Amino acid sequence: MKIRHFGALFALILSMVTFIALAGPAAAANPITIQLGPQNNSGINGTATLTEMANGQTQVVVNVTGFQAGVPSPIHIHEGTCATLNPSVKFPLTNLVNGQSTTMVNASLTAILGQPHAINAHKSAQEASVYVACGNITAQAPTAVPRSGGGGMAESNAPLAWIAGGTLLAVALAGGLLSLRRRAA
Ligand SMILES: [Cu+2]
Repeated sequence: MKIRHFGALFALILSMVTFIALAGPAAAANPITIQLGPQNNSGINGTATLTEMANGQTQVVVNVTGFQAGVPSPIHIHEGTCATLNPSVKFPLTNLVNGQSTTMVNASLTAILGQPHAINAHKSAQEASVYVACGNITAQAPTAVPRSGGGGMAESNAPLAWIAGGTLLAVALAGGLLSLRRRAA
């Protein structure tokens, strides 16, 4: 390969990497589903789905099995991870009843994902010190998010990433071609 081709090749590779970096996280950010696992031999398992809403809030839907029927159980978002949980409540969630809880949290999903957070459930109001389930709130790999259907921010953000990536690609290619012409002249 002739040395003057390297400028164009480099620009092409750089733009492709930028394109993938922009398109990936934007499509993966919303919604996310995390696993909740048992603590203290509770046998409780399930999921929490966090969806960023257009108004900067996040809807949190928890669905777990293994709770005693009809007993309301406190559940919260805390700072830290399940292994290093900050005991003070960051965002309270609606009490779990029969394993179900739906809450609108006054924080964007982006902000929640910006630092370590975890969802933990407590045995009951009377035995709140007993943790019975926990799950770390972490973003997923892009492959775990459906590309169509479902609605939400992911669909409105994805075209922006494509446009941004496409623009960068065009600029980088133009730059590469210009450098080729300069060297050829
Ligand atoms: Cu808690």
